[in-house]
Amino acid sequence: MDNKTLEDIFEGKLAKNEMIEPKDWMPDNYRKHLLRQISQHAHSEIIGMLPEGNWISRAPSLRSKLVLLAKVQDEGGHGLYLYTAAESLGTSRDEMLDALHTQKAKYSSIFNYPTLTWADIGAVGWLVDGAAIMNQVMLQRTSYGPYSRAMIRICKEESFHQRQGYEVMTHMAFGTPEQKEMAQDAMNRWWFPTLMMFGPPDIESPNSENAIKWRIKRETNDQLRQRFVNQTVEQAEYLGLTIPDPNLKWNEAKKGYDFSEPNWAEFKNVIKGNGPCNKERLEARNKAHKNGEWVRAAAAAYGKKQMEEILAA
Ligand code: FAQ
Repeated sequence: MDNKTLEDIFEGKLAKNEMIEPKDWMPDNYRKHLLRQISQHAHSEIIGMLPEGNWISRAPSLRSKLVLLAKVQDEGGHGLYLYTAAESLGTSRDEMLDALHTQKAKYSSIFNYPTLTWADIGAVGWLVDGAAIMNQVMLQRTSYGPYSRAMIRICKEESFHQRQGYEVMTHMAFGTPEQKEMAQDAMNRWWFPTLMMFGPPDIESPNSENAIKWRIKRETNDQLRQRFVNQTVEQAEYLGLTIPDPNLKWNEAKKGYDFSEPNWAEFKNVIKGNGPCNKERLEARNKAHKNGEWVRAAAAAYGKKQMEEILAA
């Protein structure tokens, strides 16, 4: 088949909302776009384990420790589903990990901020997982089959994570005055970095046009950010917490809230590698990867032996 016919089949599938599968023909740029997004998404899940992992040994009760431990393990699982989806596009996991460890690949800006108190664990679950779900619900209907199927599983777990965060925030916000102060302080520090998770404004988002055209993203960065703000205001009101934005105001005409833009200079600086914790996060990942070398070698040797036994039988 010539390229024109292949392209027509590809476009036809997109138009009919059918999935593109690994063995289907796809344009090189579609493949590259997906690889970039899915691998960066996988890296975000894995690096995202670090700020929360920081609190497992200091969780205030056995119950909260168990729940946090389970959540952090879930994030590791999400990373694995996503690496597997990305591998189906023809890049090895080693190549993707190497890109992360050498700072060639990005991961979400949000994980370069520190978790200073237990209330931060609530804020991460409530706000960060809340923003992650807002973005990921649409990705369940993304055009690439393995990514879409990974997202369906991930979204189920992420909604539980968001509840976990909101529960922690509820305890803090309705607790002692000191606990409420910690909850407000966490809200103050996490609000704008959370809004940055959705990516730059649409007019400055170089990848959005193709992402929408290829049905990789179904909604734009600004649309999702707006929906997140609309949803979160009431949740903050219930907790008695103040969103740290003097310009936050209901706009009847647009049936949504007006709000201040995050500091986009800070966002650019963080994704360039200069956020408060970028160095620490990459060092931790590189160290863990190096320490795990013997596990990978042992698993590969065991796999090889199993295969030899199967072939000999
Ligand atoms: N951080 O043209 P756009 C989670 C980059 S998972 C860093 O708008 P696009 C779970 C972008 O890559 C959170 N970089 O790009 C969890 C591009 O650079 P490039 C992660 C960012 O792809 C919770 C450039 O800026 N979720 O939290 C960010 O159309 C709790 C221009 O941007 C996903 O990855 C950012 N925030 O839209 C785990 C979802 N935003 O690659 C543990 C999948 C933009 O050209 C604990 N990804 N950039 O060099 C997406 O939906 C999209 O990739 C966006 C960005 C929306 C992130």
